[in-house]
Amino acid sequence: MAERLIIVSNRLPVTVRAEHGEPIVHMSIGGLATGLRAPHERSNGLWIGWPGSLGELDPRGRENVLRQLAELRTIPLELEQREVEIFYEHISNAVLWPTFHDRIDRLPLRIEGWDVYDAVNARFADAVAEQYRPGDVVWVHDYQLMRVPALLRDRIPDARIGFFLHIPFPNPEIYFALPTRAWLVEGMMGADLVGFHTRRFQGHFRAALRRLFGVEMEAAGHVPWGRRRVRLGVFPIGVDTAGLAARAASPEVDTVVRELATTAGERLLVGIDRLDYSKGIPRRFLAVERLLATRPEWRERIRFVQVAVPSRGAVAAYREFRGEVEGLVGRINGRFGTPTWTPIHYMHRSVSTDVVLGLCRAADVMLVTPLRDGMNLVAKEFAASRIDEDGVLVLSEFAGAADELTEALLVNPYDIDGTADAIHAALTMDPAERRRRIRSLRQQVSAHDVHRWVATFLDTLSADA
Ligand code: ADQ
Repeated sequence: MAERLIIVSNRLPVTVRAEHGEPIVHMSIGGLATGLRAPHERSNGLWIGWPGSLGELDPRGRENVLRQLAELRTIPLELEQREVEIFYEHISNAVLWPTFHDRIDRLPLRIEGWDVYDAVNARFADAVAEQYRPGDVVWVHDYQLMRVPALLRDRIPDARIGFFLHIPFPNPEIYFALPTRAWLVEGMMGADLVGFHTRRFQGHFRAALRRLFGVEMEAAGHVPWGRRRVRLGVFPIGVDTAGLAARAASPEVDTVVRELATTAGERLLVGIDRLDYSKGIPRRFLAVERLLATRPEWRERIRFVQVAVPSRGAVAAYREFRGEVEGLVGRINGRFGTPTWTPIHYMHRSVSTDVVLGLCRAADVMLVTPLRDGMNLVAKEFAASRIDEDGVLVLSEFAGAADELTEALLVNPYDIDGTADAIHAALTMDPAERRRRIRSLRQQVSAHDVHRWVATFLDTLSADA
C-alpha cells in the first residue's frame, strides 16, 4: 500500500493503565483495532480519535501519555466534559444508537445538541486536515462521526474519503423520525465510498437517498451527488480468525475451559454481550425460563453463563435497563434454583479475551440473540474459537451476521417459544450435524476475516481514484 492511511474513529484503540505509578498506553485488542493495525503500521499511517479522559493525570503523567500516543502514531482529540455529555452520551448514544437500532420508543422527549455534535465532528475534520498530505486515504468510522466526511470535503475537496457504518442503517420509516435526517445523510455523502455490513442496510440508505434527495444508485454502485459520484458498498466485517483460533488453542485458554468443565450430563449455555438493550438479553433469559418450564428434563442439567460488559452507564436508559436484566435473573433463579443448582450465572463485567475464548470453546450452545445488530462479532468469534469443530450457535436473524452464518440455528428473538425450541434443538442435535454446521461456519469466518474486510474496503476506495 503506497498511500498513507488516516483512520478516524470516535475512540482511539488504546487504553491507559497505571503500572508502578506510571501511566502506560496499550493498543486495545478489539476486532477493529486488530484488523486496522496492519494497514496502520504498513502505511505509516495515523489514527485520530478520543483517548478517553486524561483529566486525572498530573502534568508529567499527561506528557508521558501524549508521548506514548505519538509513538503509536495516534493523534488524541480530547473532549471537554460538556462535549462528552452532549455529543457522546446524548446525541450519539441516547439518540442515534436507539434510532439506528429501531428503538425510537427510547428517544428522549427533547433532543438537543446537534450543534455540539457538528462542532465535535468539525474538530475531527480539522484534526484530519491538519495532518493531511496529498495522496493520503482517510477512513472515517461510525455513527458518532457521520458529519465528518462532508466537513472534511469542505476543507480538502480532493481528499479520498471512505466512511463505514458499523451499526445498522434503519428503514426510512424509522430513520425519518430524526429531525436531522437529511443533514446526517449529506454528512455521509461527503465520502467517496460509504460502506455497510449488509445489503439490507445499504437498501435502507438508498431508500433514504431516494426520498430525501430523489437520487438513485446506478448499476455499478454509484450515486450521482452534485459534481461527484459516491459509491455505496456492502462490506461485512470479520474477525481475526486465524489469530483467535491460535489463541483459543493456548494453554491459558485450556485452563479456562477446564475450569468451566461441566459435570457429566450437564450442558453449558453461554451469552457474551455489552449490556445493551439491542442485544436481546431479557428475551434470551425468558427463552431459557421457557425451556425450563416446558421441558423439565433440563432442570439441574443446564447452566447458562451470561457475561455482560458494563456499557454507557452515564446514559439513563442503560441504567434502567441494567435493573431490568438483574431483576429477571433474580426472578428466574428464584423460580428454578435449588440449594445445589442455579440456572443463570450472570456477570456484569468485562472479561479478558482468554476468558471470552474459553467460554466460547466450553459452550455446548452459544446464544447470540440481538433484536438488531450491525454485525455481531461474538457469533464470529465463537466459530473461530471452535478448534474442536463442535458446539452449536443459536443466532438471531436480526444480526447482520445471520446473512453469512446461515448454518447457525437462526431464531426470531422476539419469539420466545421459538427460541426456547431452538435451544432445545441445539442441546439435542446429533454430533454429526453439529460438526457439519460448525465446519461451515468456520469456513465462512476463515474466508471472510477482518483482514479481508479491510483490504476489500480500501481496494474499493482506491479503485475509483
Ligand atoms: P458492538 O455493539 O460492541 O459493536 P460486537 O460486534 O458484538 O458488538 O462486538 C463486541 C466485542 O466485545 C466482541 O469482540 C466481544 O468479544 C467483546 N465482548 C463482549 N462482551 C464482552 C465481555 N463481557 N468481556 C470482554 N469482551 C467482551 C459494533 C456493532 C456490531 C458490529 C461491531 C463491529 O454494534 O454490530 O459487529 O461494531 O462492526
